[in-house]
Amino acid sequence: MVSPEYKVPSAICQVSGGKAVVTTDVGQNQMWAAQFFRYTRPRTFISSGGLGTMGFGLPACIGAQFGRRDELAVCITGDGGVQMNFQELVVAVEHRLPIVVVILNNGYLGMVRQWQELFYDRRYSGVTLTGNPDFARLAEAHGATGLRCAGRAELRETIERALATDGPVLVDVPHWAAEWTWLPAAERVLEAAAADAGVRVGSTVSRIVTDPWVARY
Ligand SMILES: Cc1ncc(C[n+]2csc(CCOP(=O)(O)OP(=O)(O)O)c2C)c(N)n1
Ligand SMILES: [Mg+2]
Repeated sequence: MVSPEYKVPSAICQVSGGKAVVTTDVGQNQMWAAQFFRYTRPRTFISSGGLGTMGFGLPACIGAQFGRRDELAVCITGDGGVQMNFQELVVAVEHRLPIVVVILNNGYLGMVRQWQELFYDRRYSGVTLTGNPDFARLAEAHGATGLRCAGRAELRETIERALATDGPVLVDVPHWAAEWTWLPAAERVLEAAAADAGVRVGSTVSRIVTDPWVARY
């Protein structure tokens, strides 16, 4: 079973023509953002590594946009991490910074849940985010544009809309559990992922997708 989240950074990469400064939060969103946006220029992937700090992505994106006013600045974040510094959106609104914040909204502290699944016999504890707000409406309440992607088929269109929007925009991408894909063989995984990511089979993306962690989750 392949989680569909990798499609989000892949879609952002395709729609932007690979020309964006990408910031991330910490967690699965960070892994997807690192692996499925094709970075071709130095200093365009800004992430909090090592003992990474949730809440980094949004303020980092604001900083990146201030530093490079002519570039597209995108924050790929999680439903946990974005809530740590959500109030910073006001700064982007005040300065009319055209940042794009994309939330991989999986309803979990996904990275921690993944560890509990793989290494702690699925004894889940403290990882559900059942109290999540409506992120798009929350963004609107701050004076930004809020969009919500309703399904996989609308992903590309929603990203296109977000990139065409003036001023700060936030895109809530809920986890599409019902649309997860079963793939019978590794080759099929490689083909599907490579086609989506716009890369050739055998490249880095293929190696990542065959990794047992990703393939299993
Ligand atoms: C401030 C802070 N608290 C806790 C952690 C530990 N931690 C790392 S990833 C993670 C879960 C992140 O969840 P979410 O933002 O929803 O991202 P997802 O993994 O679901 O994409 C946590 C709690 C951290 N890195 N930083
Ligand atoms: Mg999450």
